[in-house]
This record gives sequence, structure tokens and C-alpha cells, in this order.
Amino acid sequence: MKRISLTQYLVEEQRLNNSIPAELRLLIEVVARACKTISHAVGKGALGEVLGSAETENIQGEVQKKLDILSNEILLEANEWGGHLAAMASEEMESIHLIPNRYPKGEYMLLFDPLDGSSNIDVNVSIGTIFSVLKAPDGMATPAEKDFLQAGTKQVAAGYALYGPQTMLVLTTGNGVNCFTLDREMGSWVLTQRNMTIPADTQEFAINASNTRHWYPPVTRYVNEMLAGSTGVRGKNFNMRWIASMVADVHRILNRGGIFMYPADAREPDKAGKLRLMYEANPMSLIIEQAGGAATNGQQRMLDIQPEKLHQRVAVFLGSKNEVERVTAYHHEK
Ligand code: AHM
Ligand code: MG
Repeated sequence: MKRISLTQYLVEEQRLNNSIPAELRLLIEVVARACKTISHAVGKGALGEVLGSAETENIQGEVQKKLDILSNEILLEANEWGGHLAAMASEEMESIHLIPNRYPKGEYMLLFDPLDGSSNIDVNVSIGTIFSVLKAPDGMATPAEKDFLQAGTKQVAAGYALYGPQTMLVLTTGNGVNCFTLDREMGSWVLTQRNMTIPADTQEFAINASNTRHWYPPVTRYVNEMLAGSTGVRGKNFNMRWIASMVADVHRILNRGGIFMYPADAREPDKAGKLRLMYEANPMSLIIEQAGGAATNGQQRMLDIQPEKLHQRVAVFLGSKNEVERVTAYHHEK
């Protein structure tokens, strides 16, 4: 196999399609390098004394793990000095992070969930980093939270690193989805899958079924129809998978199709689900759409939602197109 590194891929993409300006290329390489560092820390586990709780709470009121904080610091430090960013925002930080005065500023803004799948950190199950890249609005002076509140369609790049049996980086710059595998001995990202595509139909779904009693009727109907299998209205059997790491669930769907759901439910009617629009739903939705899938909040296309708050939550339905369209249609029926 001829090995194509992440750097070679980005340079060629820039030459061929002019889709990756030099600053964006630097940004992606810096994020990818930070993910290597996080992967190393995750891989050490107890040997690196990085497991367990940090006994602090993040803005969402969730107890942070040591690795959540470490991953956040790794991404902040890696991205401060390159001159490619105007500001950063993280699921783990209440307010946006400005680039220190001593460094030059760039035109991009980076958002990330430094380590997604927190409940899996201490049990050696796959976890990941999710990131999204926006452009600073024209004429922006000092970046403020409102400058980040751009619809998902405005993302110029999005990706995730998956820390599983292999460490992978899945990336889109709006021109398809490509996957790189970390060669741990060489320390380099190698292109291993080009133009990932999601089949439009599937017989696999992912949802946390322990919340069944809280679901709203469209979700209950949709899941019950799948559970009825070949004797029900769907006329076929469905399989279920739930890893509780969005990165790992999305990665499976990118590879063999499926639908991922984290609906809003009646537990906390004021909260639109668990997942965050800016750090989780939007970057994943761009990747899914770029691979031919679909993503909605049950009502509308995810990427069209105008964010109102940095840490906004959203219901998520994403994956194989025909299934996402079906469950979205159920929400529209009276
Ligand atoms: P986190 O950002 O605190 O890790 O939460 C997000 C994760 C997703 O990766 C995953 O899909 C979901 O939470 C799992 O939730 P649950 O524990 O309710 O099944
Ligand atoms: Mg998360």
C-alpha cells in the first residue's frame, strides 16, 4: 500500500481543489497532533495516573474526569501559538478562550469536545475528540461568544479522533469524508479510507433504551416499529448497538450504516436532549451529510439551526438517510 500521510493529503487537496487554505491546513495539522498526544495519554491509562475523577464540575454540571481536563489543556496549548486562530470554545469551559496577546491571531475559530464519551474513560471503552472549525465574522475585533453562534452550514471543517483499538482521525473540509489511522510507531496519520459513504438504508439503530419511558410519541413509535421486526410494519428485523460514546457510534454508522438517536425527552422538558449543538451535533452532522447521510433534530436539518447559546443542547437523529427522514417525518405527523 502506498502510504499517504495527513500532510500529503492536505497539500494535495489544497492544490487540486483549492479547498484548504494554508492556515486551515496548519489548524488541522495542529489539532491532529494534539489528538496524538491525547491518544497517548488515553493509552497509558492507570500507568499515566490519568484515570478517575478530577472532582470538579464543568459548565453542564457534570463531574469532570482527569482526562477531560488534560485533553482540554492539550488542545488549548497546541492551538494557541500558531497564529491560525482568533479564539476557541470547549465543552469543558464556561466561556470562550481568547488567544493570549503574545501570539498573532488568525481568522479561524475552533470548537471542541476534548474527550467525548466520559462514562467510558475509566472502563477502557472507545472515546474520542470532536472538533469544528468556523471562520471569524467579517470585521470582528475582540472575539465574543456571539461570534461563535453560526449555523452548522458555516463550518469550514469538522472531524473527530477515535481512541479505540486503533486511533483514527476522520475529517471533512466540505469535500467528502476521509479517515486516517495513527501509525503509533511512526507517529504519523496515514490515509486508510477515502470518501466514506453511508448506505441510505440500514437494519441497525443506536439509542439509550433505558430512557424508553421518557420518550415522546414519535420516538416510541419509530423504535417500536423497528423492535416489531419482520412481523411488524417495517417487515424486517433490526439490530441494536449503543456504545455510549458518540464518536464510536458515529464511526460504526459511517462504516456500515445505521441511525443514532439522542432525543429530547420528558425527563427535563426544558432541555432539548443531552448532546451539545456546537461541539457534538454540528460537527458530526457535517461529517454525516458529507458521507451521504442525514442529520436532524427531529424537526429540521441540524446544520440549519441558528444557535442561540454556546452550550446549547439539541436532540439528535443522524445516520442512514432513509431512516433519519422516516423518524423526522414521524415528528411532523400530528
Ligand atoms: P459527554 O460529552 O459528557 O461524554 O456526553 C456525551 C456522550 C455521548 O458520547 C454519548 O452518545 C452519550 O453521552 C451517552 O449518553 P448516555 O450515558 O445517556 O447513554
Ligand atoms: Mg461530549
